[in-house]
Amino acid sequence: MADEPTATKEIPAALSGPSSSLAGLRILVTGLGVTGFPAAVHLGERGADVIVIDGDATADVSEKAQILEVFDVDIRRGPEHVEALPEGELDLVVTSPGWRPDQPVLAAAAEAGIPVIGEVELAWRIRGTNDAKWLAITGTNGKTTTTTMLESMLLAAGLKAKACGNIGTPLLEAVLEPGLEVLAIELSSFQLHWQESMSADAAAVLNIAPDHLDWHGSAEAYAADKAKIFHNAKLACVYNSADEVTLHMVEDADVIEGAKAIGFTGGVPHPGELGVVEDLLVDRAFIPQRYSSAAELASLDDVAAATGVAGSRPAPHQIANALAAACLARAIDVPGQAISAGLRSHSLGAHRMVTVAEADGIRWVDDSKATNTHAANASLAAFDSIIWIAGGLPKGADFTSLFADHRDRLKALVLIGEDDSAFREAIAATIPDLEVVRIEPALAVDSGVPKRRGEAVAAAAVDAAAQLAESGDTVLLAPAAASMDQFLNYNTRGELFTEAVNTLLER
Ligand code: UMA
Repeated sequence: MADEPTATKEIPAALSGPSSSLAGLRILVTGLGVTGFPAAVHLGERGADVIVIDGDATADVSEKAQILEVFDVDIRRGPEHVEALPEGELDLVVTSPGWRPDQPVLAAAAEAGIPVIGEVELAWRIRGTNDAKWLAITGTNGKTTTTTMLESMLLAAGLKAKACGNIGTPLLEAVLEPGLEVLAIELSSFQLHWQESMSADAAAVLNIAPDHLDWHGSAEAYAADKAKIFHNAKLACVYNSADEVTLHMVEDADVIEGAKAIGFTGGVPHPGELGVVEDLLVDRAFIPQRYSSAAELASLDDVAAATGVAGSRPAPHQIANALAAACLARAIDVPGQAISAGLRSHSLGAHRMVTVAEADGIRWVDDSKATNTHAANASLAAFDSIIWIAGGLPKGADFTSLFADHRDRLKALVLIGEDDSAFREAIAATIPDLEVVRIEPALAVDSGVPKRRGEAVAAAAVDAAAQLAESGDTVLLAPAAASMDQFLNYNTRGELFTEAVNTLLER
């Protein structure tokens, strides 16, 4: 006889609201990073019996440990703690986004019928009396820029707003912050995977290209998790008119009655869309006379100012990001002047196509944020004669079309990352005679300071690029892969690259 399936427990009702006691609940938090720490503090403060596990025992967590000790949180670090569930009954698991669903602890929790939630579900449940509006953004690329543009527009409208989520400020902290009126929330597919209840005021999917296939298992599963952002949307579901998949996600979504489907386009908009007419961003979706006219929101000059290229035409993907942000802002009645003023006061974040130096006719560009092929594609398209620094954790991607599409602008490749096989296969199939300098993976040693793990890799890559580059070339760090095999994260990868360029130029 087959085993009876284990009954799944419910997410404890006491969790709802910010302050009811969680005494008597035993909760496992997986990960002591940006997500896990505030989750453990919050749950511990409310009296839950909290255990935090993390596979990494090397990071310095002394400050976090001191705080968690106040709430008797039990911290268990090291590989031996992430192989199986801790002994004893558990009521809930709160997981961090980097943990794959097939990680042994999470797989065991699913098997045992213990509910697993992530930061978004937790934040949604505990938000309680906080009535801040939720404007949520996902997509393969452009999430962070769109989120910060949206935040700028909201602030320009005089609203108390904050960018949070995958951008680095935990959503949990934002929902517990009193007085906020609107949250501009960047959500990754990992975060969306673990949420069911969120009902955003408005939500957007910017674009979809294969990414994180190792985590999700397939492109379909990745897209399905992204599509969850539209579930129960109240006012507007925003899609990219140039990316049909995002429209289908809206069509298939269960939304609150009355929620509108709003498209954004780099061309002249139809009714129901925001788009571009001559050099203006215009609204044909949120105005009553949308069938006969369009309302001016901002100019392409404003988008250029927002993306650090004042005086030239902004890149198409940046126009799309500005339009998507404007759709979400307009959904909650932000006026046109605030869209324009918000763009003017916006500046791009670090490690996004930043020219870090120009010397001897060679431009050095840090686009460490290009962690997948879709982003690297936009980056490569922006320059003509490129010494490309690429490689890292490939996440199951295929790099063939990147090499094929940019063969004429690629002069040489400096290949970083532990496993270069996917890159090698793509080169062999497309530009077998491309000059490739391989940076020895063994250089990425644990220096005892996790932030500096990839220091020698960055320095060697920059030295190799300097040997290859001539006047008129661009040395472009746009790795098309995640960083975590050799660096702490993409920020560190970009910082170490910039430092190495500065050191080289000082020599
Ligand atoms: N860990 C394990 N075992 C695992 C995975 C992780 O023990 O299998 C441990 C790590 O040692 C770490 C802890 O778990 O100490 C938490 O790691 P995490 O990777 O889940 O990351 P957090 O520090 O909680 O940061 C996460 C997001 N990280 C990822 O999704 C990988 C941050 O996005 C986000 O800013 C933060 O939550 C707040 O929401 C970063 C990111 O790279 C910027 N996101 C990806 C992207 O943008 O492409 C999705």
